[in-house]
Amino acid sequence: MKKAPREEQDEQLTVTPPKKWAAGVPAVTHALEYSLSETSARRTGLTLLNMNQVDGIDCPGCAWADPAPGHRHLNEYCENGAKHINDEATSRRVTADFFREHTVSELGRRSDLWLNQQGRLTEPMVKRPGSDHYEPISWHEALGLLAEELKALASPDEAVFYTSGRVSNEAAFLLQLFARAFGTNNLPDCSNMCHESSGFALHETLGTGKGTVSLEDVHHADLIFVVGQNPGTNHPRQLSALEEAKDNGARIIAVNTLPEAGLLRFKNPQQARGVVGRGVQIADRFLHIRSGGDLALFQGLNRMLLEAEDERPGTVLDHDFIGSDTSGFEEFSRHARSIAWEDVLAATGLAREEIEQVRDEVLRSERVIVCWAMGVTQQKHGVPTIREIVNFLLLRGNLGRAGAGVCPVRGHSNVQGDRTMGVWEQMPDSFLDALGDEFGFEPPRAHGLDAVNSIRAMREGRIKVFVGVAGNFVQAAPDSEVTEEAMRRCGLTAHISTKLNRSHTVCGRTALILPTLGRTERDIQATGEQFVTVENSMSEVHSSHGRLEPASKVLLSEVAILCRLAVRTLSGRSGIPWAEFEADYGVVRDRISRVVTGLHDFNRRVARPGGIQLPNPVNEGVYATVTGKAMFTCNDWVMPQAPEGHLLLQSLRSHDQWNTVPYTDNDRYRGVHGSRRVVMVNPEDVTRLGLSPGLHVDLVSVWAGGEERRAEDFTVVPYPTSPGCAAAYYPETNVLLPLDSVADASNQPTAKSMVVRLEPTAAVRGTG
Ligand SMILES: Nc1nc2c(c(=O)[nH]1)N[C@H]1C(S)=C(S)[C@@H](COP(=O)(O)OP(=O)(O)OC[C@H]3O[C@@H](n4cnc5c(=O)[nH]c(N)nc54)[C@H](O)[C@@H]3O)O[C@H]1N2
Ligand SMILES: Nc1nc2c(c(=O)[nH]1)N[C@H]1C(S)=C(S)[C@@H](COP(=O)(O)OP(=O)(O)OC[C@H]3O[C@@H](n4cnc5c(=O)[nH]c(N)nc54)[C@H](O)[C@@H]3O)O[C@H]1N2
Ligand code: SF4
Ligand SMILES: [Mo]
Repeated sequence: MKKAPREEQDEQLTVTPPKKWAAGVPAVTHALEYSLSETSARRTGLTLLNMNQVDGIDCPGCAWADPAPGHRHLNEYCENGAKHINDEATSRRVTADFFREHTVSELGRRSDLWLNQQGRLTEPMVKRPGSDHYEPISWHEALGLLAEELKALASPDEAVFYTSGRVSNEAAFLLQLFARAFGTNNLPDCSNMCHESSGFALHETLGTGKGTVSLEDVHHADLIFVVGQNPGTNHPRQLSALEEAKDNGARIIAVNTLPEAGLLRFKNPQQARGVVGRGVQIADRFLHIRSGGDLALFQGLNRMLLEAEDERPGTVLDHDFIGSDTSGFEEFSRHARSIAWEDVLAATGLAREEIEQVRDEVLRSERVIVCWAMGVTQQKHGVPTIREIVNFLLLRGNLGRAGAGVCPVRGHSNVQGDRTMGVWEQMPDSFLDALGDEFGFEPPRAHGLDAVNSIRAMREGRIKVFVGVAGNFVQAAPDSEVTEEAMRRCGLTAHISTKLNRSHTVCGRTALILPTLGRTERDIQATGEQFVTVENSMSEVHSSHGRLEPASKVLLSEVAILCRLAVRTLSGRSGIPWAEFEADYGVVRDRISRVVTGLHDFNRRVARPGGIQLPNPVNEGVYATVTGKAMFTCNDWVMPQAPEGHLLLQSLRSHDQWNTVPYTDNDRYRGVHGSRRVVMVNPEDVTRLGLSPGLHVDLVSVWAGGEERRAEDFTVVPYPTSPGCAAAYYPETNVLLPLDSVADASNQPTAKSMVVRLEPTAAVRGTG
């Protein structure tokens, strides 16, 4: 039995009814309060007024797209974007004194919230073998130490290079170039735990891993599905886009296991009706689905559409499109008709009339978009679910035309760009060929390790060096204890980071902290001030210009760190102009433009307001699939279900956190205040399982072969989750998620469906 470490116990949990609307004036107030608690009014003004403006700072929050230049507000950001940017712009500093005062073991017992609150990292630090302290080290020595460890490996495949989606295009391109010139494709990234299922399903069926819609398409759709996504918290400006779509006559259907505030009603602080009025109802229909029921929902809908076509031939399906652009329709159609209604209703928990009403909405709509996020991807059957969503869109030709298409809503601000730049352990040969030709070397061809396989390899002692460029691998990864043990087996762990996090406390024999500039900061190199570029969820590539003075004079940019590391490791044998790259990021972009399709003439085009729209072949009717067409697929019916006495637990984000980093212990929209160790359970399940509100329970997950994992002392909060499904926060629950519990095909951890039972602990206390 595994136990989660439990640190500070919070005695002030209060629970209020969940909010029925999102944003509005309180959001602005909260954003300003948080910003001013982190930094000065002047720095807050500098960050906020520059945020998401042409030539300004790209929001380091989510990957939602900006409106076209000329259509932006003076305050073009949301409450959470303001919190994210000022969390980086904080005036607090972590110095060498701090590390003298706190041992690594002590820091390992601190909460994620506390670690983040200590502020920005300011100088390189090393933890030497046998020591329990980080101590200062010069850049020269630190990079030399890392380079020597890399050079001493028996094979380049004994190193892994993890990336998180905050990294700029320039840094991401250099990272993968370095890793491949060094000789490995071991490039795990946060995307392996995020939208990997989307990438797999879309590559297979459409021949591209990316979404096909633009912001304009969203504004002009007739019907938009928002599936397994909580935009009010995680993509707040998506609500503005949905509001605009509604103004243009669109209908919205939300599909979720929770009635999230942002899906219900939105008060846009940028419009008068949002400040003083009732705001706008976002979802015209809310489908309160069971956990993992989305595959069955789309299978049911697809069957209904086929039957509607039987009744009124020639009026429902887009036969022209199916004939010209797709393959596999006949087989799909036979399979879809074999889906049993009882099964669909059991898996979704919905009434047949509800699905019929959705069908009628679809039949009334010319242009349909389906948006989705982690509620869909982080499921064992995430890939088939997305394939079924594609089937649904193909039936009525909702692809490759205005106002229609697939919209996987990406998480990190540049997670999509990192992939475009080649950060993927399985980049296709076409990219590797171009990379090798441009730089005159033969990139390794064998697929590298993704996040889960990296942990497996570290656990087996096959990885000696772990390098993390941004992110917090230890807390983001599943099976916290297994991951930590695996990390500790490494000879060297190094993290290029802006802020302190748990990954810095779980060390290999030697550990390095390499502090770096954030996106908000001015980046001055030998040829002058630099900017970087990022790609949003809608494939727009644009620049981001830092504006603040760096948190410390000692900081190096990510680009500089990677270039210097490459020089030291490859000792000039690569013939790659690393020093020129460091001096002028324009030179990096010139090289990117010769390797990455769609980014020709990168420097000139990215200077235009609004940047570059990358082409999506699907929108030109080109499908790089095995049949050369958009593929209908047959997907087996799946019904996730917990055994008697158990629940399906999803791990999710509160309104006040950025991934592994909580900003406070509150989750305003869900009415949970003062503690994150809560488990939200449907009131009927509370009664059925003999629990009670405020009861303290351990969450015990069960896995194949009777393995159990335990997270201690959570408080039961009755909450309108769909029956049989519970919810608790990430990363506190990662200890419960078995490493081998991954989505079929994509190998993505199943963070939205863990089978758990709730075991009462001795203490019972009431909730306020
Ligand atoms: N403020 C803030 N913004 C963020 C982040 C953050 O941490 N904080 N993280 C960023 C990142 S990296 C990402 S990937 C995105 C994540 O954005 P989301 O995917 O919105 O994030 P989650 O909190 O994981 O929420 C998943 C949603 O899916 C629902 N859900 C769970 N299971 C199911 C299911 O089986 N079916 C359906 N239909 N719904 C289900 C949950 O109730 C919840 O509303 O947000 C990005 N933006
Ligand atoms: N149980 C469970 N697990 C999950 C998820 C879930 O829903 N449930 N979600 C998954 C998802 S969608 C994702 S994307 C991953 C997130 O995984 P990660 O991306 O690895 O995690 P973050 O919390 O975003 O990383 C935060 C750290 O990034 C560093 N950082 C921030 N900005 C910068 C920068 O500009 N440069 C550099 N070099 N460093 C920077 C800071 O040091 C900060 O502490 O977690 C995954 N894990
Ligand atoms: S919606 Fe996303 S990108 Fe836009 S301001 Fe908010 S957090 Fe930033
Ligand atoms: Mo993500």
